Amino acid sequence: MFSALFFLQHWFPTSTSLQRRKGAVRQRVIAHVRSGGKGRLLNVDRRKDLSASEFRARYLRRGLPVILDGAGRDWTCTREWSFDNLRRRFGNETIKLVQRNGLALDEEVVDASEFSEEINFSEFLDQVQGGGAKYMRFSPLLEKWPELLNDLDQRFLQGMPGNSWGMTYQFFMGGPGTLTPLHNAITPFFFVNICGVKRWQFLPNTYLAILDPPPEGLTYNHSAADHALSNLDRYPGFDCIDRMEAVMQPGDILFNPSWMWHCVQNKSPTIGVRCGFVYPLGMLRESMTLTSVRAFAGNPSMLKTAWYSFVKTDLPDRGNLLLTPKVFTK
Ligand SMILES: O=C(O)CCC(=O)C(=O)O
Repeated sequence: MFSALFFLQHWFPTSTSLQRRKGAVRQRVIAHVRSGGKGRLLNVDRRKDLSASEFRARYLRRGLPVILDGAGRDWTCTREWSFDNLRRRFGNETIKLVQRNGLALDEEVVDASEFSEEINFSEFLDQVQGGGAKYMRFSPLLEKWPELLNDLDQRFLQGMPGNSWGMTYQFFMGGPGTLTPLHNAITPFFFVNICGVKRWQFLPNTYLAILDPPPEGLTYNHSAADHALSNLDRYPGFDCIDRMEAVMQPGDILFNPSWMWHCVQNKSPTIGVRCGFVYPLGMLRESMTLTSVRAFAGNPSMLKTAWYSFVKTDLPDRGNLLLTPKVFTK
């Protein structure tokens, strides 16, 4: 019921009756979850040398996260990318940091829904290593420096799920203490942890009512519920749901399924790459509601994205529009 009302809110955003009904259903869910007592903190499976067939059967099809223990330890990126190495190669270039509402801290986004800033790469590296607060998240840096892509084992990344459909690569780099708040998205992904230590927390989408994301129809959903349980007054019941946790070391690769909520904290200066892919079965099975929102009511919807990607391709400024992440065809 909560999911259905959440879906409808995308069509009728100003309806106070929908808002009231959703609030009432949420209270019932909270009471039910609380009656089960405190939630547990469980460890995400950590598997060494997991075969592609076992990965698909146990984790991909069942929508469970897993750490592929040290699976990327021998990759060129893990052996060669260090802050000094990247400074030597790209230090003089200018990069762009983009902070999106809900995926960054409030103070990073200021008062717009998105805030971007250009900065010299060397200067950015200095502040990451010095413990500064600027965090590069979801960056298309590998489009700017495509030679870096060769340092990831793309055959492995495509071989595990068994397809290379819509694979997108996004770059992350941040200092100790930087974090990405709780969010989820339609694409499952591998996260290759190249440098530093990262702590992740995960929650299945079953608890949408507890997390109570705003119905914005973005390509992701976000919630301000704090993994450290500091705002239980706004998110009652959050302490009563089972959460999963994982700490990633350099060379570890995480698999995160479609619509699995997660938040991340860097424990030291980190470099990582997110490799998103398409897995329609998981997108539907993990949340029919959220997938329907993305397809029909999103901002932009998948239908609109497909229209501008494949049909209406003659827009004058198309190259400057971020309609959809570029797909690497390598
Ligand atoms: O590493 C991070 O800070 C966030 C990664 C993440 O949330 C993602 O790739 O979806």
